[in-house]
Amino acid sequence: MVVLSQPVLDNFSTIKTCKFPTSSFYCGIPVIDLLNRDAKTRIIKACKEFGFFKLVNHGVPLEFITGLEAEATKFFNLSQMEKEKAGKANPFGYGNKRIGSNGDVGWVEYLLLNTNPDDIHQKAITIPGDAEKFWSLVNDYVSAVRNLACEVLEMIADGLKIEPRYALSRLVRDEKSDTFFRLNHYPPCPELQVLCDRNLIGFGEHTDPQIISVLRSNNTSGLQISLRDGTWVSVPPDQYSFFFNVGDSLQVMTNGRFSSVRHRVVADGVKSRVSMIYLGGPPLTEKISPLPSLMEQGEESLYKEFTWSEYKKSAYNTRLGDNRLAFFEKS
Ligand code: GA4
Repeated sequence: MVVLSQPVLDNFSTIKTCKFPTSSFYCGIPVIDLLNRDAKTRIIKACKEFGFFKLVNHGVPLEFITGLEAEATKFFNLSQMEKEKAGKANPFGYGNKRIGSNGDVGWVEYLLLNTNPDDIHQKAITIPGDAEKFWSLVNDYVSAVRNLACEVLEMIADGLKIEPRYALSRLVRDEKSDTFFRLNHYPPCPELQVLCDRNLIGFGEHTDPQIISVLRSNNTSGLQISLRDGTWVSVPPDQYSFFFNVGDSLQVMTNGRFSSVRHRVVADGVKSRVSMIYLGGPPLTEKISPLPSLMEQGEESLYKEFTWSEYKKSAYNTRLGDNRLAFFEKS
């Protein structure tokens, strides 16, 4: 970690990277058109090769997206005191710079929410201003993205010849599904101008523990993914599309045919980045193991048996960048 002379940036990590990501955007990100008849095959290929893809022609109404982005921006523009009224992100609420509870920090503030509106912790969150409007936009957005995630999970099941077709989608559709929703704001960091060839970490590298994550951001860059050879590449932002990440649980359920993607976000010196992430997880009691219909004769699971609740508990005791699945791999 490099500690900078600017006191404001003390304790934050930087990475050596290109200061002008637009000139180094990676053009190999798989783009899947949901309306294309080869979409299913392409999704499988992208999940195997990258654990990541961009989805276009997704059918989620633009007004759901722009409406929620406007509300999120309104929230993040409030004074620090007002934002803190939402309550600490423990487990759900507002967080600033601290990520998780094991000492990770990033140049980010966020609202971490549960997608179940009846969750008691969720009910304790107070959104200043027009809270009813805020929650109604969150619910519309989350329902639309959940449907999209289920459609993609069913295409994955089909493509991998998993039976029944809803073996994966039922987990995020279940009313007890442990699915999170996260609104992130990466404020511009003017102090960055003085760091000639370094970038500030907004959200450190990690894989998502869940099954599948669906990310949408405004037009500010920052998201980077690690390719299979370990090279980090910058993802060109696209406010009209969704980016799908394979999570650790899907890696296990496919017995390693897919692997979860390591990703991170770097802060910008001038522009603010707002992202919304749907983190589709199974019910707490669900067993996470390779799906029987996918296994070839004689194929053994690469992982020990565990439930989502056990994995989650273990994950929440790790640091962001740790390889959380390593504890569950058979030796
Ligand atoms: C990464 C994916 C999701 O954003 C998240 C994160 C969670 C948190 O921010 O509280 C974790 C992180 C994430 C994995 C390891 C633990 C837990 C921070 C952290 C250090 C909400 C999630 O489910 O796992």
